[in-house]
Amino acid sequence: MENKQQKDISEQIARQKLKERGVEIEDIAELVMYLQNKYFPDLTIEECIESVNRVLAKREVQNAIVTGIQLDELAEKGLLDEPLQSTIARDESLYGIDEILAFSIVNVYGSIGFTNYGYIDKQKPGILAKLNDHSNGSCHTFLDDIVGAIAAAASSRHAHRAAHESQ
Ligand SMILES: [Ca+2]
Repeated sequence: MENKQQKDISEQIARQKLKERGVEIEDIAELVMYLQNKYFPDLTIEECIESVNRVLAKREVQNAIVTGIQLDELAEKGLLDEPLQSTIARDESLYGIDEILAFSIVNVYGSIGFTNYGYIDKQKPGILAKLNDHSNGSCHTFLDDIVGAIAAAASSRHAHRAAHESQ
């Protein structure tokens, strides 16, 4: 069984990687706010941050983060074999594995996460617009889906809890 220390290291690395790639917890919390405040007008950014932190504590989420970011970084450096190198570097829309990887995050609070994920993936608010701007040479083929998925999962967590409290 893995001990608490190993668990903490895995979470620390995942958080560090997000930060290195230009994504702050507050950026993801703002996406949660975007998804949820029409249903919960009193929702605070602190509550959104708390939900994001809970999602980041999950091992399957940490695994998706470090795997996706690693592939983005290797593509940025031109270190992948073809045809994967061009596919990921160009963020080809038919590739689809970036989305499949993100589904492992969306799943952690059940299926309502999928609706949130689909919606935010289309709208691309806030940090997602920045990650999708390919003008500066960086590759975020996996990261944009990961960030959207964390926000979708955090939103689902919040919605589940709110539904519970109102019963
Ligand atoms: Ca993508």
